[in-house]
Amino acid sequence: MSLDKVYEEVVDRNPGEEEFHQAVKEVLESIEPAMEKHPEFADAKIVERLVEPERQIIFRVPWKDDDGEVHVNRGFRVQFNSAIGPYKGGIRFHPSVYIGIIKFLGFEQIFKNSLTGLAMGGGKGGSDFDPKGKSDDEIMRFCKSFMNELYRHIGPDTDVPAGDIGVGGREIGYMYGQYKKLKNRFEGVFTGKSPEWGGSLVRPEATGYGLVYITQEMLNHANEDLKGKEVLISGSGNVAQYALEKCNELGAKVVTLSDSDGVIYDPEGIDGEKKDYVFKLKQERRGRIREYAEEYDVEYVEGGNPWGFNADIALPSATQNEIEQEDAEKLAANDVIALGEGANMPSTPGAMKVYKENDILVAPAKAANAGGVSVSGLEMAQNSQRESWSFEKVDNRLQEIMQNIHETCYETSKKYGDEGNLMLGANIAGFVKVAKAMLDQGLV
Ligand code: NDP
Ligand code: 2IT
Repeated sequence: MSLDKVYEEVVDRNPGEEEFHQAVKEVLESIEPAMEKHPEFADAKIVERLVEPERQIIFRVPWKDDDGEVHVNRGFRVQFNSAIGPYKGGIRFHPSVYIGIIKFLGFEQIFKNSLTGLAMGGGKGGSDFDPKGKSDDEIMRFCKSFMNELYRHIGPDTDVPAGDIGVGGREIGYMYGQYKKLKNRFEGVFTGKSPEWGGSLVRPEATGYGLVYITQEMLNHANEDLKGKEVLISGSGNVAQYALEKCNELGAKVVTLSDSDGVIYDPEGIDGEKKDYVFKLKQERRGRIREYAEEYDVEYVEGGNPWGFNADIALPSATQNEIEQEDAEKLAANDVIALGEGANMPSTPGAMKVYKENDILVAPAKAANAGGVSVSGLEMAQNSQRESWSFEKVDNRLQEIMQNIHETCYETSKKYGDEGNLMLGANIAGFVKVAKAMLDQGLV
């Protein structure tokens, strides 16, 4: 079957799952040259098999709010592909979650995890639960109810969840506690745990740091440097915060942060005490980014995003499709030279066309945000050995992994005739490894 035909079937068989269609299309459009080099993939219907998850679990999550009212949410875990390792991927709590979001994320995770060089398959989970405005007790009750079903489907050698939007250390603690209670086993079934009970140092920082490491690598390759550059960051959650911290450390100036309500613009740079304020605001008080503008008397645009502000580099770190074609046109008009995708699938196809036309350097999500899952892989290794590595050791491994990912993407793009197209390189390199593993393991 041609790749176009595979895509049509995916659309027909998965109606209404637009984000999943988009993620599949992007990969299928990249892998044509690899399919030509490996006719055995088509014979074994590797692509037709890849786009169908190995297993999808959808379940009821009932919980009680602080007033005693009962609510019912929907829980998901999509175990997409285990050809190169146990299913691995985060859990997202956000009201927009439905099966199409979880499948797009799980599909992307297969190739991202393959690129890390570690033995991890692809999976993703979540719920349409909205954690915003909930009390700590409500969050705990929800997480425990969610785990009352999920626990039977996961395990340290089967499927190892982690965080994503709306799921951080607090939620992982509650879910892990319930898993332990139900299974009576203290084991490495989650990553992103607290270091006191099996977590890895650098896991909270890993996605944001990794994003900046690979962006720096890409810039160096083009005889540029992050130092002295102005940076637009979107979001103000886990990825955005640690991307900000590492940009500051490497001498760049970050001028925006955002949340789903709006964007702040601080032309002096969000550093020093102002960075500490953001960390406290978001990690402890769970407040809105608007409060930064009130505290430091800078511009706040309600409902706005960072893409129209002047800068050299953009690091989208909030959510899917947050850069549309017209946003990308603004980036190009402001002479942005490089973009690193911290979020999963932050650019629409229209935006990607604009990057290409304007020769903007792009570190694609599957490569650029792989630092998080890479340190998750290192957390799994530490758990297996019952060891805890130092911050420096994990950070060094992370830097090494991000450099390797960049090199793999770059060399693959060269090999397949489009040197420097890191998206093509990421998709092909991620795909070929998984395809070969599937071939080796026969029809399963
Ligand atoms: P957080 O929940 O910590 O932060 C998410 C941030 O993005 C918040 O500022 C949130 O604003 C904003 N945001 C979320 N949804 C929307 C939306 N629909 N419109 C506008 N703003 C939105 O999540 P993370 O930082 O962990 O995740 C951010 C992105 O990075 C996601 O795409 C995730 O999949 C990806 N990622 C995360 C990894 C990780 O290790 N955590 C690893 C790899 C990728 P608000 O508070 O108003 O909702
Ligand atoms: O999208 C992602 O890679 C994550 N949310 C992290 C996954 C993980 O297992 O650490």
